[in-house]
Amino acid sequence: MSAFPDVPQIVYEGPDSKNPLAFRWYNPDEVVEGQTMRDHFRFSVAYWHTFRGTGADPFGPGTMVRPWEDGSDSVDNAIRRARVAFEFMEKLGAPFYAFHDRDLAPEGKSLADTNKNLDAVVRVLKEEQQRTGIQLLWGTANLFANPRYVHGASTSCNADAFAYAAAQVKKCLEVTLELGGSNYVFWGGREGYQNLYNTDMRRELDHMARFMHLAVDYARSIGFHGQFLIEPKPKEPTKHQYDFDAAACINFLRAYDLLDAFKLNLETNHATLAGHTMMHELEYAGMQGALGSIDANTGDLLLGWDTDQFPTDYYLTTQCMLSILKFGGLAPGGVNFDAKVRRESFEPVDLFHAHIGGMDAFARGLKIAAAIRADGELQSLLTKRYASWDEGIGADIEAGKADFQTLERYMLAKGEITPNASGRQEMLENLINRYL
Ligand code: XUL
Ligand code: CO
Repeated sequence: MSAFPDVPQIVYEGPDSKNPLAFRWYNPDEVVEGQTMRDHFRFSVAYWHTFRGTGADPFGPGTMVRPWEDGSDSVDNAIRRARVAFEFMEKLGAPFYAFHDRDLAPEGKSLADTNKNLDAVVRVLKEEQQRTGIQLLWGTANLFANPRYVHGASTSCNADAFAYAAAQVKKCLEVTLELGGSNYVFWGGREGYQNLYNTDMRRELDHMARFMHLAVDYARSIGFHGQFLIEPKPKEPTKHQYDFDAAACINFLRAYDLLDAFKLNLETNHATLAGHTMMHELEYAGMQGALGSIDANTGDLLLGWDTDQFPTDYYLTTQCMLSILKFGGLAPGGVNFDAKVRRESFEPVDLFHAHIGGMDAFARGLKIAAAIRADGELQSLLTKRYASWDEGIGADIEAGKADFQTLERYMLAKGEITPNASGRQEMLENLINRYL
C-alpha cells in the first residue's frame, strides 16, 4: 500500500511547467560543466526532519499528519516508517539520504537492546537500498538528545558520558559501513558551554580531539574509508558551540592533527547564525581544501535562530554553486536537505513540495553559476582587480623575493602608491542580476 497514493513519480517537465509536482530546473541527466546534475548535487533527504519531524514547537505539540505512524516508539513502527521513507525518496528521485542513529530506531533499556533495535531497522534499510539504488550519504550519532549528554558527549565533565558516546559512535560507524555510507558526520550538538565559570575549555577540547582520533582509528580498522566531516554551528543548543564556524573548526582540526581525515559539512543557517553568509563559509573551507558537503537550508531574515527552512532563493543557491564549482564540487559529499516543512505545512504532500523547491532552486543556481563562469566577465574583473600582484613588486612579494628593506627602497624611489581603482561593487551586483 502506498503512503503517497496521490503523488506520481516526480519528473522534469522544464521551466514552463505549471505542475507543482514536477521539476522545472532539476533535470538529473542534464550535463552542466561536464557533469550531470545528479552527480553535481548528490541530493540527500534528512531522515530526522522529513520522517521524524512532528511540527512540535515550544508553544504546542506536533501537527504533522503521517498516516503510516502508529504513535508508538516501537521497532515495528520504525520499520514501517523506513519503508515509507524509501517510497518517498524513490518518488522524489533523491539518490541519497542521511540519518542520526536515533532517528532510525528507538533506544532500548540497555545499550545492547538499543543496538539490537538499530540492527533490525538497518536490515530493512539495506534491503530498501538494494531495491531502489538509493544510497547513504552519511550517518551520524545523536549525542545530544538523551539526558546523559546534558553536559556534552566527548566534551562532558563526566568521563562515563565520553565512554557511552564512544560506544554509540562505534556502533554508528559499523552501521554506516554496513550501509555503504560515503561520509560520517560529527555535529557537536552539546559540545560547547553555557558558562565558563564551570568549564575547563582546554580539557574539553583535548577530549573532543581524542574522541575524533579514536573514531578515525576505529573506522579505518573496520574498513570504513569514507570522509569524516565536522558540521560547524556557533550556538544552539549551547550558548557557545566549540565548532563555531569554518575557521574555528579548521583551526581545531589543524591544531589536533585531524585534517587528513576531516573536511567540513557546511550548513546555511549555521553560517548565518555565526554572522557569515554561506558563501563566506564555502569560500573559507574551500580555500583550505576542507569543503566536504553541505546541509542545504536557509534561515529567516527576521528571526535569529535555526529555522531550517527549505532553500528557494536563487541568489543564495547561485552563490553556493559559484563557490562549489570553483572548488571542484562536493563528491563524496552532497547536498543534504537539513530542512523542515513549517508546522502549518502538515500534509504528506508538503514534503514533496518542499524538496522539489529545494532541488529546483539548486539546479537553477547551478545553471546561473555555470553561465556566469562561462562568460568569464566576473572572473576577468576579479583577475584585473589583483593585477598589481601579477608582476613587479606584487609578484616579488608573493614569490618571497621582497623584505622590508627592499620594500622601503621601492617606496622611497616611487614616492606614492599607484592610485587605487574602484571596487565596482554595484556594477558587479548588477552584473550578477543579468543572469537571474
Ligand atoms: C543541527 C543540525 C544537525 C546535523 C546533524 O542544527 O544541523 O541536524 O546536521 O547532526
Ligand atoms: Co545540519
